[in-house]
Amino acid sequence: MGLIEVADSIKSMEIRGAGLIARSAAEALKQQALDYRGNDLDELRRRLDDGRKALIASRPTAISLWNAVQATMRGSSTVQSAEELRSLVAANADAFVERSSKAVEIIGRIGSKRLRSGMTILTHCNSKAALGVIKAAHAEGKDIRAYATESRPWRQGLLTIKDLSAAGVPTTLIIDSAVRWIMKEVDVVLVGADTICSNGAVINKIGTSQVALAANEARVPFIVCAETYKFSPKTVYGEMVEIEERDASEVMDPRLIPPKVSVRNPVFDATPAEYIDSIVTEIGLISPYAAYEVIVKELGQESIFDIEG
Ligand code: RI2
Repeated sequence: MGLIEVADSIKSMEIRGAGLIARSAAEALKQQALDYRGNDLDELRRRLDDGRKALIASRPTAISLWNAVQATMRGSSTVQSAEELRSLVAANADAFVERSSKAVEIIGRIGSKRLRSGMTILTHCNSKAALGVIKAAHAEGKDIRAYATESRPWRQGLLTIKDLSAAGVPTTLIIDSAVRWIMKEVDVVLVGADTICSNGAVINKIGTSQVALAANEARVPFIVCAETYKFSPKTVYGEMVEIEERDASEVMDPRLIPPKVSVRNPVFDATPAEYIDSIVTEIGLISPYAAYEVIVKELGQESIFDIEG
């Protein structure tokens, strides 16, 4: 798949999940670099810059995508030849993909310590990081079960139940509006993240903040599972996270929309830090209020002041 096809597949959500789109973007930039066989450094720079912009524009909310592109291009402004740039981009992309995959495993190991036999977990949408925790606890022999929300309109919950079923975790599917009713049977909520802001707010699939409210009311801990590249340097710089609104046709057939009626399809929402018990990352379990430190330590001071694009 060429870079533009990868960007299109991210846009159309054939490639989805904040972690997967990040890894796919890094690999697409690597391929773009390797596919250019010439020696013209400026030409290769131009191609990579166009590619970088196309990938970043493919989905606006998940900072994982932007962080992946930044990590893949890191150091590229100082290289002296096309060959050097090719090798740098390829090595950066490989390092990002490896680190990202390992992070999901480590999050599984850390997060599973918060789960005990007899617990019921509720998860929303389809997060590899959150499901990794549930599957790790199950693999350790803990007797746990899960509720998975349907997650309209894309119904990623159907992917979640398949994944948990394959792992052997007893799982029940519920519709999104059943969350508050079911919460009295839930011991802990585990969700993923698309972006974590410097003030500890978590941007995740639409409906996440309602799940957090219901959990808070029922005194059920709400835990976010996220790799450190889901933290946003841009928010330190004061930028607001753009919440993607997708086509209304994902919600209902446009031909059936009655006159005077419009349909909106925002796909993410923000859960403030006060509703979040903790965030499980590959560098440990942290308070949402430690988000700023994670950004500075893991993504570097320079990532905060190098935010063009
Ligand atoms: P992992 C997804 O976004 C969901 O919001 C999910 O919670 C989040 O990415 C994190 O997923 P979408 O691509 O990276 O379905 O943990 O819009 O897999």
